[in-house]
Amino acid sequence: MRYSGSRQNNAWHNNRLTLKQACRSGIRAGYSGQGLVSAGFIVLLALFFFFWPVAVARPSYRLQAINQFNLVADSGGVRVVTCQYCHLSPNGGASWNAFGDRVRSSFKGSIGEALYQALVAMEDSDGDGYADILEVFAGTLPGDPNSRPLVTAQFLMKSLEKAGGVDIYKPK
Ligand SMILES: [Ca+2]
Repeated sequence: MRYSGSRQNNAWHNNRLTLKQACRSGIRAGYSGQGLVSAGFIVLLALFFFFWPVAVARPSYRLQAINQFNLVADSGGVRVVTCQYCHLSPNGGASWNAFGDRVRSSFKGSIGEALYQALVAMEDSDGDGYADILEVFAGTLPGDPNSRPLVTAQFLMKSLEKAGGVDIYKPK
């Protein structure tokens, strides 16, 4: 009995050891998992700060255009006016569409003034038959020939003049 009792004790002891070892290896696994999470977080943080100037600096231009052109602001996480209003890429940056190039060539330090001067020029940047200012007034894209108003340019011009003309797009 003693012997078998001792064997039982040994078995219990062995089981305990196994349990302890399992716990230790689990703890070790937990630590290495945490290490990976921390490393991943640091990499993400580094990437954020690396791309921050691209991701954050220019949206102020987009928001200025939305405000100044009386466009519809973002709603429900959907960008109603994307960077492609002026840029070719949905993420902004170089390069620009025809209207974006016009705004750039009008830029002398103030984005608000550059947007205004681009409209004062009364040019049709994308060549779709509608001056940029009429497209801004109608809510279509002045840099995309596939986006154009459904009414005539003459009708839009009369409506714009009634609304106050080009002055309604002065920098705010
Ligand atoms: Ca257009």
